Amino acid sequence: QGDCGGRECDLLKTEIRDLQEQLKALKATVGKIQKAWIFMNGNSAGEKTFQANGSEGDFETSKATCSQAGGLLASPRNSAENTAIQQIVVRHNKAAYVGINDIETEGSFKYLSGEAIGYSNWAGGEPNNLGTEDCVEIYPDGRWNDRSCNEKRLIICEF
Ligand code: 291
Ligand code: CA
Repeated sequence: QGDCGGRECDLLKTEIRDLQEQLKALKATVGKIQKAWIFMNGNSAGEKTFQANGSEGDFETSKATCSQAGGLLASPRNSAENTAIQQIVVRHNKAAYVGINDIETEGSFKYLSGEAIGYSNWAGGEPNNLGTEDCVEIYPDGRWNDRSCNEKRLIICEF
């Protein structure tokens, strides 16, 4: 099925082989840059890479900053991702907001996508909604606290 022949076909085959080689080289280069970048100032878990540039902001600023950078406010969906984010918090010695909140419905914590969270790492006694706490910060010990969305926190994005 679909056998092709002739000079035109040979040219196409050569062209495809050439593109395949270029793609392989490109993947290797991107892989190296990713590793170097993570080594410098980031962290990774699975397919995600997490980065902080030292800037700080409240929840809305943190969200907007990551979105403007083409990323997403770090949103830990499992313990490996949580640990990767925690290590950046430790490095900067500054808690960070994660992309989780219960702004819409008190007590119903969701990702920025609106999906209900499927993983949590609350500190003892949290979430307690003290006053009104609809955002979530991650401490240097990796545990979470629901917190006012108006504090200044380290901005960590995922890409
Ligand atoms: C701070 C805020 C709250 C947090 C609370 C607990 C207090 O409020 O960070 O979001 O839930 O601390 O850590 O826990 C104990 N054991 O005191 C304190 C307000 C008075
Ligand atoms: Ca709290």
